[in-house]
Amino acid sequence: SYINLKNIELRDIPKIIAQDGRGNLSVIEKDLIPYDIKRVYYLYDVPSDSIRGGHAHKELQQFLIALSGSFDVVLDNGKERKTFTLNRPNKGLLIPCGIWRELENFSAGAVCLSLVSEVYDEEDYIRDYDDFKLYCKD
Ligand code: T46
Repeated sequence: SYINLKNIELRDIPKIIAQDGRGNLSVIEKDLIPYDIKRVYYLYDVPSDSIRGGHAHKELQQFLIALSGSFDVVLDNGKERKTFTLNRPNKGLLIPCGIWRELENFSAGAVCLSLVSEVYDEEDYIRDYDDFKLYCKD
């Protein structure tokens, strides 16, 4: 069955603005993310013409944040696509399992932080789009 992309939205990450002008602090506590974080990785020094992702996950969920700079995340449920621009460190995108994702249009200096529900396991990846389409139909 197809995951409804309408239910996927950018989420606010609480921001604490120092009243004395020392800058901002954002904090992610356990209630913001519906799983225990088992892994953290980050993408950086990504050329602007690169496309990252290009796969789906069977079980893995993740929360993406543009810690610096900006990039686009294209989500695909096997039937339709929706693009999110991540360009603020206090916004995050929760990607459920069973969604194809592509990350593109990285700005200079962009850093994509990923908070992940699973340890790395290549078996969890669907890297072929036709396989993904079949997987969605099941
Ligand atoms: C995702 C997007 C946003 C590891 O050894 N450990 C890891 O934790 C990860 C994430 C990757 N790798 C290896 C596997 C590949 O040989 O690093 C190489 C690059 O990985 P990949 O081509 O999957 O990178 P991206 O940026 O296309 O995808 C990654 C994540 O794999 C994926 O889950 O959603 O970032």
